[in-house]
Amino acid sequence: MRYVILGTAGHIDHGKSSLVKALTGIDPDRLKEEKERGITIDLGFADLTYPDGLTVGIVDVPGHERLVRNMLAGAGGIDLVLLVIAADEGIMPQSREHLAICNLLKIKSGLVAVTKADLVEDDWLHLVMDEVRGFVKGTFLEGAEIIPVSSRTGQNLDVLKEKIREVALKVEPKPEKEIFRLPIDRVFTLKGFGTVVTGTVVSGALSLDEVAEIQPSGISAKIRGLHSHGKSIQMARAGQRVAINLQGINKEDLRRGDVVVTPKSIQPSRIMDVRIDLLAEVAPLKSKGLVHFHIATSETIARVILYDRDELNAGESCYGQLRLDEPVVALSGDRFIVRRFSPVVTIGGGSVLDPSPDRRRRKDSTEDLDVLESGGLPEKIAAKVKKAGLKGMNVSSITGWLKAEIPAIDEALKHLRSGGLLIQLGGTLFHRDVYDGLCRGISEALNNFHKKNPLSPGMPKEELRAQMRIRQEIWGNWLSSMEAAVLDKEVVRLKGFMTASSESSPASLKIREVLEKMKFQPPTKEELAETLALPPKTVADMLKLMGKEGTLVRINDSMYITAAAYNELISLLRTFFGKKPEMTVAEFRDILRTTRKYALPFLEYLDSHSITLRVGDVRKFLLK
Ligand SMILES: Nc1nc2c(ncn2[C@@H]2O[C@H](COP(=O)(O)OP(=O)(O)OP(=O)(O)O)[C@@H](O)[C@H]2O)c(=O)[nH]1
Ligand SMILES: [Mg+2]
Repeated sequence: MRYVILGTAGHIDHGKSSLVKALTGIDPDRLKEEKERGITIDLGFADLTYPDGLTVGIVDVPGHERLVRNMLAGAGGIDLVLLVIAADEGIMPQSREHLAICNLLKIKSGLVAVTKADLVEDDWLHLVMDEVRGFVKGTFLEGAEIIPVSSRTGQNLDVLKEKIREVALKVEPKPEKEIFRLPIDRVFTLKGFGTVVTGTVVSGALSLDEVAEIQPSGISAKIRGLHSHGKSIQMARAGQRVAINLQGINKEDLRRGDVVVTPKSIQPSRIMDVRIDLLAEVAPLKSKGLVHFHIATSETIARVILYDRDELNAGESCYGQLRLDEPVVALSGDRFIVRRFSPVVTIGGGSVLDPSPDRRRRKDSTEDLDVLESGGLPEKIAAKVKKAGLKGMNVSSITGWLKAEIPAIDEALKHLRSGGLLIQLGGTLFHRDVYDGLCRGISEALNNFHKKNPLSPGMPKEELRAQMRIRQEIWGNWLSSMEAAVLDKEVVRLKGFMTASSESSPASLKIREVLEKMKFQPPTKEELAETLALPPKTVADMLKLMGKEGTLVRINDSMYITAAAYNELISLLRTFFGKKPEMTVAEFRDILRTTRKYALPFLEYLDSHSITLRVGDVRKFLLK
């Protein structure tokens, strides 16, 4: 099965709808007002099926100059254009505007039907066909078949049908392996079914009973029914025109321009970096000016910021940023159309380069946009991840950021990771330059810390994180990925860093000397610093370190005794409790030959370490 979408294009009354009806038997003008006024107002739909399994879905557009916005909603999804030019009138303003739009959208193939051939003489017909040949020169329709037809007499309809088949078979199929996107072109309610939306599946596939999400609103709903060209189907595939019956959603919550997507696959955007191309023969576009912005079936107003100039002239092209009134679904690589704010005429179009750009001043370099525009897939991904800096980029968000097949993206990522250009920590990707830069910063911070705190085992993990401004969620992964740093419990140190040992330090010798001498009347750390004429921080760090090494026992924050004194204390207690079951504070003070001032903190220590137990005014011994 092959699915191809054909769209009509051309000036009002040139016979587009009549031709669709003559080719398919389906009248695309479905509205009462259309039938009454004899013009197309909104998009109409029909289909042409061929015996070999080719289905050409047809989108018929209005030609009226005031209805170009409806034409644009249809043009976004088409693969091939049937440009209709009436033999009696020849090329008219919307013949030009529609062709320009299709050209800007980079539609690749099509045909020209010169309609109402029955109304003109042969000579005239040939003149018109020559005129058309010149008219399409330099566009994608250069070299396309130009077929004179009449919907009234049926002249050449079979030829046209066959030519459509030939061109359709050469159309590159819409990508089924990209994420699912169906820009909505119609919303209505069907009695007994509820809300139905229709559109062309521009990529991916989605099955019945799956959950779909509507963007930019973010509403989700189960798919209750799927139809294509009047037949019930199990799966909607790229290239098909589909009607989706959505469960539990009100018609009012949906509108043309919304996009049905796979849940959580895409973030809508309001700001985008783009390439803008201006048509020839239009007035200049000023930076900061407003335009009407059309992408897929959606339409909003945008402010254009031109990056390297104040004004873009006819026929020129440049990079810029669009700031939209309302969010839209856009991926890097999508095409769009812009129309002048007033009077409303098509002035240009372009391609989305980054649908989620960072802030950029007009003077900043746009080198990244060169890569996003013309780089290979891996280069584009690497450039975007680099721009994301320390925020990094979620692996799963890449498929919803740029237009590419999912397996190709996976392949590119594999390549980028194995080549070392991207580092993946948990689900987040970082560019090598960003990663290395921060690792260097971390090493420097640790180096400084060690220099200032030679006795500390390392820098508290949180303190380092705050200094480096890294997100909590990735910090653990970041540290464990680093060669140069070691995470040890809650502190981080440089690999190879050894805490200075107390034995080698003259300060420690002096401290030990004093504490040995004073035994059960130990000076506080402040007193120690004063007696030894050492900086208080050095004494504090040293006491901590010696405590950790086991040379000293920490009684409380400012009081330490030597390990030998501690052992003596325990053995004194054993002897005492060998004779008596209980001990008063005074008795304790006496066996240590000290004063209450020291006895009390010792007892607190013993109680808190369950060596003694306080019962009223006395202590019991808990050690065996
Ligand atoms: N003689 C003759 N008249 C035609 C032919 N095709 C269309 N017409 C007439 O031209 C008029 C316009 O035809 P439509 O098919 O509605 O034109 P359209 O291009 O769809 O117009 P819009 O959708 O409003 O842009 C109608 O009155 C048709 O009957 C043809 O091949 N020969
Ligand atoms: Mg029509």
